Amino acid sequence: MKRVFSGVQPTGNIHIGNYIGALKQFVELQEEMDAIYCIVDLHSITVPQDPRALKQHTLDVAALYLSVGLDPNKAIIFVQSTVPAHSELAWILTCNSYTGELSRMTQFKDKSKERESAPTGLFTYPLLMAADILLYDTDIVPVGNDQKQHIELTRDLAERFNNKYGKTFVIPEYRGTKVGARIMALDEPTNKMSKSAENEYSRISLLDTPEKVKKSIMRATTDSDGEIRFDEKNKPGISNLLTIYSVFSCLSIQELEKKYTGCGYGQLKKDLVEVVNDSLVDIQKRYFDIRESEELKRILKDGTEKAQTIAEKTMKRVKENLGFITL
Ligand code: AQP
Repeated sequence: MKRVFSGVQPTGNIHIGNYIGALKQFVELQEEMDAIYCIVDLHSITVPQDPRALKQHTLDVAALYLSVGLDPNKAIIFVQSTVPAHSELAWILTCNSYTGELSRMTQFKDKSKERESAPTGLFTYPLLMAADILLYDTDIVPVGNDQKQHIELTRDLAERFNNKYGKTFVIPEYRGTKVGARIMALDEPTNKMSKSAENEYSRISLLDTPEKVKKSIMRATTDSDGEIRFDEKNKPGISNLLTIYSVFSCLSIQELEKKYTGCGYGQLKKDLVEVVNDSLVDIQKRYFDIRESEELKRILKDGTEKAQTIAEKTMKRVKENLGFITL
């Protein structure tokens, strides 16, 4: 059976971009693969986090994993920092990487450009991500399109290591969703939807109230052309709304274009509010049942034990091949 691995940072409430680009695939893939899903708290500290909020967000993301349909009987669910091998392997990969290849990562360029001085963790973050993936002999990594370059780097690092030290790592593959691999911000549809964007109406979080969803969609930036048609280059706002609508309604974009021929943007937005709110109701109900339960911590503890067992095996192989002694 193939193995799937991925993760989400506990940096705030998960938005529909994270859901469509990543989590929805996590749920589908747990049915056909050996699945491991992580809450990547070590990644979140690449930028400063409030310790109390970090703890809350970690449990929030874990509860949302279960609420969207991840099943602890089918997938290992755990928190990254509870398995120390992630940091250990990241250092080993750091020593087998080059600053040149890390400086080419577009996410680093984007995230560091507004800062006077970029944190080192932001620069080396793709190496930790590579460690996460390689530690579990991962075949498939379902992530949003913004992470594709990091998967390519992971493949390069794994191949380089295997060539130098002998076969150690499985070479993983990126898996993107066909519709919605990059959901855009509602206020600025040329930027990706993000948890950390200042304008809260730029995103729809899975825990948003129906009123907040309505405001976010009704305020979404469109264009003055008046025609409902998918054209990402010339009509990024409408194309983004059609993508979101398609995912939540299971209607194809072509079906939606047909349905809304001759209609105004107001009608499209009004219907989309309803479709999104209907989908969020069930997720939110499950979330509030799970979030404060003891069951949640038990699932994470169990996940840590299972992940640790797999990670230890890989680290044994890595250390042996590198020439580290065991006593
Ligand atoms: N807008 C998006 N469209 C599709 N997929 C997306 N992902 C993120 N944004 C979009 C995918 O969601 C998964 C989890 O992302 P993450 O939490 O690890 O970090 P991120 O990519 O940095 O997400 P954000 O929301 O933009 O957070 P901040 O603002 O904290 O940086 C990944 O698979 C990602 O590709």
